[in-house]
Amino acid sequence: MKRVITYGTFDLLHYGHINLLRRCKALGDYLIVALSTDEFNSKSKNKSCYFTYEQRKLFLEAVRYVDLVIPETCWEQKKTDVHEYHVDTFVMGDDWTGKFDFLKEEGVEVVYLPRTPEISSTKIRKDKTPKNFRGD
Ligand code: C2G
Repeated sequence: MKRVITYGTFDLLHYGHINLLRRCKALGDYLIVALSTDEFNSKSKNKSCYFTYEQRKLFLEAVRYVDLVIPETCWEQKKTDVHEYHVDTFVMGDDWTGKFDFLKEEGVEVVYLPRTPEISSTKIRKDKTPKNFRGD
């Protein structure tokens, strides 16, 4: 069983996230998502989320590609996570290209996938109404 892991905040879950998760799962058989906690987001990522950790976890657990959601509480946990969860492949969007290559030394395949253009949680927050808003 090939085990894949990815990390992120996944606030205001959108199709860019789903595209990423789908491609992560296509690289193996079991996908673990390390979800940034509210504290990690505010203290270390300078992000304030619309949804709480528990709400963001609920969303991810409903995604067919996701097998397990674990908390991401610090930048440094990746090195131990890959051993603790017997990870074969680590995946991130290509906005992180090169940042986690050190995990190769842990015997993990490191993959950076192209981000989905034109969508982000920040954009959703800024847009007043979605493109195809019908008023429903
Ligand atoms: N993503 C994507 N396309 C988008 C938006 C996001 O492919 N349009 C990907 C990102 O590249 C990332 C994942 O979706 O791999 C989650 O994105 P964020 O929630 O923004 O996560 P981030 O803030 O990058 O946190 O330790 C790593 C960090 O926790 C990553």
